[in-house]
Amino acid sequence: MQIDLSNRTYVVMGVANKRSIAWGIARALDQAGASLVFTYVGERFEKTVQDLADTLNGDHYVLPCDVTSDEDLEKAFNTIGEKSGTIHGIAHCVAFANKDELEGEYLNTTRDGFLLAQNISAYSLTAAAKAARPFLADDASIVTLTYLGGERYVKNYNVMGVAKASLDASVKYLAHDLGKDGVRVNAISAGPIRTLSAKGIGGFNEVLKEMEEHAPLKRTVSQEEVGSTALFLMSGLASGITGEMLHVDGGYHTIG
Ligand code: N5H
Repeated sequence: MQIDLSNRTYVVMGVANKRSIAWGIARALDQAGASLVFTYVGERFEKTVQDLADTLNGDHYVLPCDVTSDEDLEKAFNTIGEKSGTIHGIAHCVAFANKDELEGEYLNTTRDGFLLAQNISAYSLTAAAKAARPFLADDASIVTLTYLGGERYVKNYNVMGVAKASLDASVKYLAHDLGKDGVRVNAISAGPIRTLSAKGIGGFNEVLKEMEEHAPLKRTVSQEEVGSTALFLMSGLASGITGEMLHVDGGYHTIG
């Protein structure tokens, strides 16, 4: 069955470059005929995101949005509401933690570092859903990205693991609140993928190697595989799924 998202608008938050998982999701949605809106933070990413978006087939535009600002979120979603009318889905692909807190002992996490990771990586989903709510279609689908380190200890993931645990719980509470509007909220737990976010992070290569050796599929997963899963969750094929965490990790989470 072909997924057709023509005449539907999806907001993709968090493309940083062509390796971003968000970009894999955007390409999958574009191929299904969707209209796309990209949000980015920081002038540094504006041109990259605009240039990438311009390679797509379908309608698209790009907007700045700092997820730590309610005012910015409201402004961005009001603009999207005005320009596009209804929003049929949001791909929330945003996370941040101080690099020096992604190694060593979790115990050394600072209060500021903890709150920063929670603010950008977890609360931003709730804040975005709140700002988007007036414009969400009655079958809209929100998808966020999580990681195994929120479910169990993963070396070096530290403060980000605790933020993902908070994000995972947010998915369930938001699924409940928005479910009465017909809106679904789900998370994709992706296996490790070499993105800009992962760049320069200690131990990343070992995590990739561990996947190749021990995941049931004996390999890592691609940006495209996460993209096609997001496309499924955004489509009517997933109309009965909400509050779910779908692992796209070659089965790695099943091993103990
Ligand atoms: C167990 C691991 C490896 C260790 C932990 C990695 C955590 C990565 C997530 C966060 C979001 C990375 C991060 O915030 C890096 C920043 O401090 C510095 N980088 C940047 O500012 C770049 C320029 C921008 C684009 O990045 C962001 N985030 O804004 C986990 C890995 C095996 C899997 C993984 C890499 C998971 C994940 O959550 O991304």
